[in-house]
Amino acid sequence: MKTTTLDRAAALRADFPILARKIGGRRLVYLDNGATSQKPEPVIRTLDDYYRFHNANVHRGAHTLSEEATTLYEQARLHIARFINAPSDTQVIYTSGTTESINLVANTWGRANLGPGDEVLITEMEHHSNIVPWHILRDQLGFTLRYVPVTDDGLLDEDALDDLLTERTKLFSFIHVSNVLGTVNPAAELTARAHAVGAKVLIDGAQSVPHMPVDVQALDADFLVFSGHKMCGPTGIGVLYGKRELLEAMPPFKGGGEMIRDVKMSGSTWADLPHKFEAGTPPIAQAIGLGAAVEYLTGIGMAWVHEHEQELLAYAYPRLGEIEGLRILGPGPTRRSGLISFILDDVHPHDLAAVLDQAGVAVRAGHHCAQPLHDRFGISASARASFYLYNTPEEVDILCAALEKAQDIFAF
Ligand code: 7TS
Repeated sequence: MKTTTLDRAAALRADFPILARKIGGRRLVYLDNGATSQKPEPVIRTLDDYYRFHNANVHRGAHTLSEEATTLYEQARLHIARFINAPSDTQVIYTSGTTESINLVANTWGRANLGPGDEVLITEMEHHSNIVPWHILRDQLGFTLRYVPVTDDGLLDEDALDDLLTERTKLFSFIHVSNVLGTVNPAAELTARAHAVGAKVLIDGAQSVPHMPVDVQALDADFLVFSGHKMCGPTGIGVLYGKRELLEAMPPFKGGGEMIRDVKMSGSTWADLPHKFEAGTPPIAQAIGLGAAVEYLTGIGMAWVHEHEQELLAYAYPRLGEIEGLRILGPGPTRRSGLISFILDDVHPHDLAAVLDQAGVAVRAGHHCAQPLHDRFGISASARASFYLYNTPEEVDILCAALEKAQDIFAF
């Protein structure tokens, strides 16, 4: 690996106070970034500052604190818009996360545009948050839900798309980077193919936006969704980006304060974007915290984050592959992002994760909210190591040593 990249990652670790923690007397090796990332000082400080000095409700009072809170809240939206190259910050809707963003699209755009005879296309590698909302809606509206198959190599079966994408397809909603296989799907190409049959496209960027440059205009995405907590930001905040004409045509998701223009006893009219979709007191501190996270990541450079994770992956992939009885799920290192799910012969992933925890190594075990994908591969669970900008090759070594030790423990 390039020493410049490594030196930088090692230096960045100092920004994350939790990385100094010991787990059972051992240094923490945090490899569960797919579930949530750790938070750097600038984000923690921003939250602390907000509550100490600026806390007030937004868009309401004429007093100083309310004006300050509103400015910070709206500045964060601008930073986020720039981060994904949105044409306007009014197309950045704050939600509680990826899950809520998808539910918002399903319940507003979906209810207005889907019915019997229509088809929604998703893939076999989706997170439950991009499956279950469509199950619920299909059962209510009577459209057909179809799935793009996944090949044995863990790639989308692009040949199957010719049959699956038709003039009946109203929406193609797909995961940009798989949270289990690590597969990076060719989002711009898939979007162009969907647009060619007149379908709209929703891209689940929960595992891409935190890890690589993502440009909504280059992708030509109709909707892009992601979560703040996986990209150095707080929990409880996420984003729905949408094309203006779609967001303007969509009815509101939730009704209440903030999202209205005018309320009479006879009915209500809606506020302009983005407020139409932000009913009630929003997650103010969390949005401001996400703005700080985006500034932090921008300062580092998303191209560097991506490069660093690719180098870690190139180091880890063959090393893990050398471990006897270990099977890596998904494609080879050139088509994936910095996460590796695996199964170890005869060892349940939960038992494995518990043994790794004793070595201070945090990985996730289970179906990672992707049960249909695990069914597709004939397994019920897997273990997953997922990297971020602060991980180092030494941590990969510690993971591998802990896996080898786990194998000894379970070899009876
Ligand atoms: N989509 C993908 C691709 C995800 O990885 C996740 C969370 C979600 C949607 C849902 O995000 P949320 O912030 O709304 O919960 N994935 C994981 C994971 O892989 N392990 O824990 C959470």
